[in-house]
Amino acid sequence: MSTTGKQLRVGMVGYAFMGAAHSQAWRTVNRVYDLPARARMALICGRDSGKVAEAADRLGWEAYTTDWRDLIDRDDIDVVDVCTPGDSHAEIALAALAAGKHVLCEKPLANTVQEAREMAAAAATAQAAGVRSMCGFNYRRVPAVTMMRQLVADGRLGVIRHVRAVYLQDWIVDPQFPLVWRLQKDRAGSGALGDIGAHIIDLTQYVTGQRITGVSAVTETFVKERPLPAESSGLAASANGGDGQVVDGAGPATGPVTVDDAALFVARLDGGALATYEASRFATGRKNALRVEINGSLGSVVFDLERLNELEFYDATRPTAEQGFSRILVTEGEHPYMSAWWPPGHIIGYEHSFTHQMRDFVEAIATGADPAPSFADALQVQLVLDAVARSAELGSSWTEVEPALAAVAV
Ligand code: SOE
Repeated sequence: MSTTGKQLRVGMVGYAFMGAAHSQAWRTVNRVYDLPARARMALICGRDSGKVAEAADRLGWEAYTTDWRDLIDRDDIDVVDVCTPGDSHAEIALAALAAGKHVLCEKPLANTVQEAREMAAAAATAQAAGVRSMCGFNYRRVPAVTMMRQLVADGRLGVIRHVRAVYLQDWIVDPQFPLVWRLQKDRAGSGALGDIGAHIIDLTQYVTGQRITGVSAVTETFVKERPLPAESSGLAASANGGDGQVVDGAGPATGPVTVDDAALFVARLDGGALATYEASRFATGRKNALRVEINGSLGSVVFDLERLNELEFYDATRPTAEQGFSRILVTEGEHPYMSAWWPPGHIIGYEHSFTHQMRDFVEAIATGADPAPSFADALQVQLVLDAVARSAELGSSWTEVEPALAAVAV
């Protein structure tokens, strides 16, 4: 399909890590794929005019604004890309959908189930008017992950018995790391659970085609107080009980961490599989370590984000003498998404998953298809997040281990 000359004028809200990743994808997608409509980086929005002006120039946006409502009110914007902290996802996405804009919203969809329900309902209403919406679970669009799903769908693993997923980081192991927005419940909704746990919840449901029906969880906040970031002296009031000024001699202002540092849970999936999930920001040495293993009656498959161009595949139907995990290099033209890039063996990276995301979103809008994951899919993830948080809070399935009467060597 050649580009028809039709264009989609994109307005993006936010310019931090995800804003940069999305910008790279918007800059690239037209050059890599022959799309039915051309994505135009029309407008970027951020609260600080100096910083957003610099971001517009650095990231390649035609113009900038400091008011997201201005972006949504403009009739020369077709798509709104929400790359802000979770506490503004609902307000921005709901306004954009009501204004007839297609919406791509970063994960997790919202900070609460209530917000997610409102967003999913608004997306369904807007869909009837031809407005498309999608949630940015980008790891679905790593070619190896899409191939993992295909192996399961083709029955190559047989009946799925186990799902084993971890997402491990260590960027806040230092207790002096400041109290950034990701560590504040009112901004982020939750901690490791919603930020990285949401990814492995979505990814495992996508790959297996099964949904999580029940969980039993524990969460922990290892470091409960952290230094306030330099620019948020306003928090000093609550931290120091003062009038907004840090009290002399009170030492560095600190504030409470109000989210989980780690979340671990077991789950049942509706196809009968048993699953374990671990999301932690205290896995010292693990920088962005997402790994999923699926065990079935006919085989197993393993995806490791640190080796995202590969899959490990165990085919239990092979002759016993030939059994073993094989390493599939997912770079052939026939592999998902790979025909657009380089010859076999020339690997791609983390950022390419965002380009694939934008390609699928633009094609869905241009062809009138419904992109996935939808806001309804993302609501289901939000419901799992909420169930994990409630299970951890209730501790209902927790059974204490009776201490041994006599000291024993362990
Ligand atoms: C957390 O640090 C984070 O940026 C997540 O928010 C992203 O979704 C993930 O892709 C990388 O890590």
